[in-house]
Amino acid sequence: MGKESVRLRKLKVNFWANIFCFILCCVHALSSCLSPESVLETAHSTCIVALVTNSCEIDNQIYDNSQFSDLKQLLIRKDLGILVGYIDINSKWPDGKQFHGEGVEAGKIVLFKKVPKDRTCLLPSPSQKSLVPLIFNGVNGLTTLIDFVNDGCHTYMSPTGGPSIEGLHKEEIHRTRFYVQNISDVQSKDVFQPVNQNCKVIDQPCSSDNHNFHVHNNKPKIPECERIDFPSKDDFFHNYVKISKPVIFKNVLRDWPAFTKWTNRYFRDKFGKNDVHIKLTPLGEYEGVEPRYMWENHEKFEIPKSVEDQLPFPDLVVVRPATKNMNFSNFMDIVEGVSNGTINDMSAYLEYSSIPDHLPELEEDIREDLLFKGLLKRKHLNIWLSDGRTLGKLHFDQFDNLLCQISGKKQVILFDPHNNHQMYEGHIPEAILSYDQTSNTFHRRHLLESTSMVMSPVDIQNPDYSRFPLFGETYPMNCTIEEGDILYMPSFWWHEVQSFPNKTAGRNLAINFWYDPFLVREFPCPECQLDVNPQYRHLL
Ligand SMILES: *[C@@H]1O[C@H](CO)[C@@H](O)[C@H](O)[C@H]1NC(C)=O
Ligand SMILES: *[C@@H]1O[C@H](CO)[C@@H](O)[C@H](O)[C@H]1NC(C)=O
Ligand SMILES: *[C@@H]1O[C@H](CO)[C@@H](O)[C@H](O)[C@H]1NC(C)=O
Ligand SMILES: *[C@@H]1O[C@H](CO)[C@@H](O)[C@H](O)[C@H]1NC(C)=O
Ligand SMILES: CC(=O)N[C@H]1CO[C@H](CO)[C@@H](O)[C@@H]1O
Repeated sequence: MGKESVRLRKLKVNFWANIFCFILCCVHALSSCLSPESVLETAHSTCIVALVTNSCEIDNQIYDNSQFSDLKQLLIRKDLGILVGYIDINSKWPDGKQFHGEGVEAGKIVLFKKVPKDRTCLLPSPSQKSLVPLIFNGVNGLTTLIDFVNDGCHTYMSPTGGPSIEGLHKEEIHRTRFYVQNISDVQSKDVFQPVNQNCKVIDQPCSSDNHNFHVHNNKPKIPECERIDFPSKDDFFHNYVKISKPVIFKNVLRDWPAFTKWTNRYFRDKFGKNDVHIKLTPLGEYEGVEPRYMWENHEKFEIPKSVEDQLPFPDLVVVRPATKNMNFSNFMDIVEGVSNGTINDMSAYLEYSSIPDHLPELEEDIREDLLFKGLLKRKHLNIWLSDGRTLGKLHFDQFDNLLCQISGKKQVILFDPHNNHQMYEGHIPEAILSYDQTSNTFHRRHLLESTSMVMSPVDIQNPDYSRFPLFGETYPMNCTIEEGDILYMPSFWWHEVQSFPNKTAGRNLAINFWYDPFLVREFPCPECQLDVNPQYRHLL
């Protein structure tokens, strides 16, 4: 879903090569005195805690305080990867700003947070010329200082040196995390078979029934995800959110006003005039990956060499659907026209469209108050409406998700977020379809100067095991939701979503909540592992 949410900045920003190479040691008298240059350099890999001194030339003991020495002992002993040192009150950043922060005097403790790698831009970015430190203003005593360091450096230490209670919980979370391979030995190579047709290439369905996997009859069954009655908030948090385990809550939406009120007629009457942003594709496939050579002018389209070198598959593109603004009534005409067979060869999707922004009146009909109130912070509430034959290709989202199925069903094939090199995670260049209304045709014209950071190049419906052999080793899971069900999908789980219509209603309708995730990681980065989101420390 929300594949657009992490679009790359335009590639054509000015090039700026980082030609400086800093020498880390310094000639100051004080052994662990940090220069601004060394701080800029090391902040990419570690968090830094420092005591501000009057001068690095004189004996540091003058400004040492016992709080800081105790911390220093602890950090050196524990080797948590935090750099401790001193900074000279007179030194300046290369951009001329004060090194120690505005209004700070000698004797103060400051902290420089680790600067995460910029994974959104593949062009060399201008190097940073200064950092803003956090300043410790706490009272005396090691405990408050440790809280300050834990907050700023995302560590979990106690004043005695061991892990804090939260740290112990966090370790337990890492130990007990859910893996599909712990419940199943069915691998992707056992169930996803290549189809030897070029059907996708010419926008033709692969068979009369292209909406099902080519899973052979005698193949093992993909394990299904757990289906339970709606749990308590505690149960949900401890047995699912904390260990990153998908689960379906059976039949919980029937009491929501949305479930009965939101008919096509109601949408037309209430929102007919409202403008909506619609995605269009020829076959109902959304965000698949295909060869770049299929696009017009691909020979002329140049990617800067420095960018191309970082693309794992420069010959592939993610196909974004064509877009069109129309009123809701026009959109319903297409949905109904496709369903009753009067419109062929196209699919229209109101995809992850924000309810608060575009259809705010609908919020009244949604019983969010019944859903684990106060646990996770809501980021987005979206509506998903189509004729019901859409396929959202393999990707992940950086949010915890509650997907609420109102009409029709969705088969969600999931892969856990642990071995992402097996999913070939990386930047994939984008291209966007164009739709010509007069001829009712789609064109592959626009290659884009941006990349997707959340798509897998693997087509699970027709896997190319010669190119993506590791995918065969993954363990799929099948979470299929019916009308009234909610799927909890934890952040960073890969998923491909095949929708099916409710045949009577001729549509598929869902809403979903995206929450700030409990578990986070950097991406694209196959080797980066999930960790507790610092924003949810209080839940540990
Ligand atoms: C929707 O737009 C079409 C023109 O594109 C117009 O004919 C129609 O009256 C509009 N419907 C509503 C309900 O505004
Ligand atoms: C199909 O649906 C469209 C849009 O609602 C409607 O205008 C048309 O009359 C329907 N046709 C049939 C054959 O049901
Ligand atoms: C997934 O589960 C649903 C519901 O049990 C089932 O109908 C469907 O065939 C399964 N899909 C696959 C690919 O195994
Ligand atoms: C399909 O939708 C209708 C309402 O339009 C509902 O009565 C029916 O139960 C739904 N069918 C299924 C299989 O859920
Ligand atoms: C409880 C358990 O068996 N956990 C295992 C699940 O699978 C992962 C990956 O193989 C192991 O690391 C866990 O120990």
